[in-house]
Amino acid sequence: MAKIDGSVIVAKVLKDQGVDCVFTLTGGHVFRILQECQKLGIKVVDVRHETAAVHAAMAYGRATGKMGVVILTAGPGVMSGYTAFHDASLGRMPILILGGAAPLRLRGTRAMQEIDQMTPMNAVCKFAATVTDNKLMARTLYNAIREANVPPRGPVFVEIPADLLVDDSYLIDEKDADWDTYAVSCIRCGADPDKLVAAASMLLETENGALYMGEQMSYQLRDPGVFKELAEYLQFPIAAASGDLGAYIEPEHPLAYGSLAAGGMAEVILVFNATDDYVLNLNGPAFNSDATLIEVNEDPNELSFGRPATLGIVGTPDIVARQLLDVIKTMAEPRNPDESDWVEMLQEMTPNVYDMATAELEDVEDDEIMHPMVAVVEIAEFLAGDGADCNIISDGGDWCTYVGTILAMQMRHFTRPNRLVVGQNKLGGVGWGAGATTGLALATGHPILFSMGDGSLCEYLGEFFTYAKFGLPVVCVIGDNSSWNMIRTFADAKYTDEDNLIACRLLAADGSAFHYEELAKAWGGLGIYVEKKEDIIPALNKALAAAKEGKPSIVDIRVNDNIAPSASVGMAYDLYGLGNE
Ligand SMILES: Cc1ncc(C[n+]2csc(CCOP(=O)(O)OP(=O)(O)O)c2C)c(N)n1
Ligand SMILES: [Mg+2]
Repeated sequence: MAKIDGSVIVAKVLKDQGVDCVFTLTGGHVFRILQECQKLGIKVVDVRHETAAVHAAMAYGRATGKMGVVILTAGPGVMSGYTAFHDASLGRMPILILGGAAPLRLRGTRAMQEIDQMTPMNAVCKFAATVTDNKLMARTLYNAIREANVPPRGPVFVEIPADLLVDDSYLIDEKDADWDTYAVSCIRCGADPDKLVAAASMLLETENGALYMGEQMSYQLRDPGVFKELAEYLQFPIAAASGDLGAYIEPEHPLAYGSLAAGGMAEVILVFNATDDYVLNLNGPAFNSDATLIEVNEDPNELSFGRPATLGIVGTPDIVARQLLDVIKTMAEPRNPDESDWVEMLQEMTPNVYDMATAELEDVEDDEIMHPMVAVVEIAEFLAGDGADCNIISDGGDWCTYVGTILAMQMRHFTRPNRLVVGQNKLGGVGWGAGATTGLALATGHPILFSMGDGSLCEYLGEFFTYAKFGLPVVCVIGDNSSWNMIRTFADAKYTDEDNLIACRLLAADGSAFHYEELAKAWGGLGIYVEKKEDIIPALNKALAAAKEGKPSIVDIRVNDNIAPSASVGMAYDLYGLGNE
């Protein structure tokens, strides 16, 4: 009988659970796991910072609908990922964190990288366990995987002391590894029939309704077409989180095109698998406060969390949508698309919404340092044309709010899910996009337009070397205002007589600007500096061509720092309790 170590068991369980990619920054405590993963054909992606590994696993998981896996070495390795574990927790993302740990035989001796990992990990993970015997390795992993995948989904931690992986005295017979699958990898259930009838009645009471698809939709989704069927039957537009619209409906469909303003005016809103928080904000202007609110969620704790739901239904969204449609069909005929004043009105409004968002551009002088919105409108044009194949990760401060606002208006170009990912970072930390870019590029195979503020770029600059190592097609576009500008925007909103640029300026000691595009030389990529509007699209095209040859590129666009985007000012008002602008 073959003797095996713990790493063989880990790799086999991962393979059994359909894991095809793990994210890591290696270390002496964990490299054995990577070796065994590779032998089983699991792709090992090594990044330059542990936080980026977690963000990569989150993006990979969200885009593929799978659990993400990270393997981090003991002590500093696990702790360097800690910020991102909270991101995964707030975002309800299933992430299995495998952490190295000091050998059992040295516990309590101040061994290398020996720290208490369990106390901090218990604070953020749904499940945290130390394996002390290779006979329990498989079972513990399956238990962790079950916990990660059961709603509310979230990060789980399994700590593996090094001796289980590398010390011959811990080898076990293969037959003793307890291979039985304990994991429940899929939990799908339908709704209470009485609630379905009640919901159907509410939905049929008005023609002015809207459907909203939350960020938790991609996990365990088997029947994505049902939402469009439901929307068409009721003639209610569909809106989706973070550019996922293309997963449910073609963006040129009348019920997608008109969805942007629907929630704010609808009389009934049906929300699927949404996690209410400051990002979604069911109490905000995007959701009419007088509307009948029907929430469908796999997690009962989410119902009425931030806003009382008129009706809450527990169940798997696509199953519940199918049940609901069946009930509605027994109660009413399908609505006629040619007779819906509601959809017609929403469609007419859509171009106005874009005009309203870009209204400030009318007063912009050509000779000034470029207004950030001018640059973002050019980028949006690129993404609708030559850059149509790109997915987009949007990070940074003020620059990110401009990119988010303008691209939200361009939703009709979002022909597939994951086109624009802004919402993955629930914790609100800048720099998350660097790791997410790796995960999204690997999961989708599409080039990534990675949009960044100049400040945030530097937080995880090392990840460009990950892109270059794996030949990932990444175009990084920087809105370069030489400043951590959003914080200055926040300060300006209240403290008019103070030095609001303190600790915000990002210039060299002699006052000169940094040229981030020069960095691309280090990995053989293309770097382009842009000051004029007409140079943006040509630069992006060149950078995209280089990126597609595996040379990640940087386009550094100089933009004006003296402009405060209204979305950032609104956030400042919220933070300082200043009420509505
Ligand atoms: C990890 C982390 N550190 C600090 C912050 C505070 N913060 C929010 S926005 C921002 C400025 C971002 O600057 P930049 O990326 O250059 O974008 P800009 O606002 O200048 O457009 C900072 C520092 C944060 N959100 N996350
Ligand atoms: Mg900046």
